[in-house]
Amino acid sequence: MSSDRFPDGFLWGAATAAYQIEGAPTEDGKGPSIWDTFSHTPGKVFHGETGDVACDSYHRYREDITLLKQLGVSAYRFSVSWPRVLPKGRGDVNSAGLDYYRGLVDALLEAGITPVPTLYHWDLPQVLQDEFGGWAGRDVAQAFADYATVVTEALGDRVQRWITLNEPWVVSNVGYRWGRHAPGHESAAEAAAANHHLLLAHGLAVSAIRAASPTPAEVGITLNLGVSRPTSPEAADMAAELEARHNGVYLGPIFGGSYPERLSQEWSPALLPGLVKEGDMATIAAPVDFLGVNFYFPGYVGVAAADGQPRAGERPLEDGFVDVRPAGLPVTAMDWLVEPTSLRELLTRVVAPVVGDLPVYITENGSSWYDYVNQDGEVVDTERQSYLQGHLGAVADAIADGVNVRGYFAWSLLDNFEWAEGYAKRFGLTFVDFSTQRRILKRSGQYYARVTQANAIIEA
Ligand code: PNW
Repeated sequence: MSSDRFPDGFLWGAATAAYQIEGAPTEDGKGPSIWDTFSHTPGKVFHGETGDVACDSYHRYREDITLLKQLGVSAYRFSVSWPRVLPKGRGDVNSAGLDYYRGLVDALLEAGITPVPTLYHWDLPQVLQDEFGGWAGRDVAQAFADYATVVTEALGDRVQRWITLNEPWVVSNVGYRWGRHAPGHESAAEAAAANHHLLLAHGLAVSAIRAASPTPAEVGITLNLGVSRPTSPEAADMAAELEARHNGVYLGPIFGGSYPERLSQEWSPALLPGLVKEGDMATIAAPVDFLGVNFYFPGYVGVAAADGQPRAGERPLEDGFVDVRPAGLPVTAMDWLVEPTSLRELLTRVVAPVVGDLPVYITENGSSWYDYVNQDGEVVDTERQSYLQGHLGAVADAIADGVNVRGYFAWSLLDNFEWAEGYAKRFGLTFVDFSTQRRILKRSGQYYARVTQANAIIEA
């Protein structure tokens, strides 16, 4: 048995998001979000599935906290549904919606678990989509800051650590550029605008949260950062462009006050006339207390074959480049590569040079497999255990490299509504039988419990 200890005080957690687990889309005055609309639009989600019930966590959160206890985690990252709190996006506060989160936070604290809410995990109030064009409209940024104030005023006496946004890259690109997520638009200009307004919303919210919090609050943002590895020297420039789109667009403004220069026209908010207004970059660069990093898989980029035909495992990118799947690396049910060393590379090569000594939390990391309950009533998810062990090793290596990683949140506490993929692809440490809502801790959950208990990596 090898063991690899984590620093004392290392924060072990698990993560979820409101639309993926809560259900209860109209209960207690909740307004519709763009994900309610999108999932109910035929053809948008696998099998026409929706988050109408999901894990029913709106009613079962106490049971979910029992699961957190079984995992032995000391923190829970969940998200607050904006239209539950403000059904019209702005104005009248729905106190019943806030009561749900008050109840959740109180129950967590009673269980000795630190609540770490994310204020935006993709469920924009539908009215703000209709009125402003969603994140493509500038006014949504101020609306978000006002919403952040409302939530901080309600929960700030018991919440000390806040995450503004989850993965603005996915919101702007998957939602506005490629249309595979809500609101389902396909516009490069809207995507660039959304990107800038998300960053602006983050910056405004950082000050709003600090101003509204009765205790000194720690505020950060969660980014899904990536490494892009060229498979030949000719692909190096493209790999750098991909990293600029993924990382630089966010790290540049937040930690340096400017967008990266190397970005191509249709990816750079700075090149869209009239988008970036005076003072915006300073607002976006408001100092944060930590950075949240979500990581799942690395990217490899190569040059397409001369005849333009994709070779095995390749997918076309743009301008004669291809996304490559190197032989020998496992892929998950999402078709995502598994390669733990890329997480260490991300933290040491990409993150640390930009954030320096700032605390970093891995706010999501995990893998999806087609899990099932066997005849003994168990879920034997060996692949997820080895994914976990490998990636925890990468985090430990990055810490040894000197990166200030302070905690790790497994994605996810529960199998849940995986956006456009519906329910087939499972990410949970807990299996959810969606017909009965029965929860079963998977082998990976039992493994994670041993890790959190030992504060060390254990053989899976
Ligand atoms: C994240 N990509 O989404 C989200 O924060 C979670 O809500 C989600 O369930 C989880 O990862 C698993 O998918 C991502 O295409 C979606 O690179 C897409 C990508 C990355 C993250």
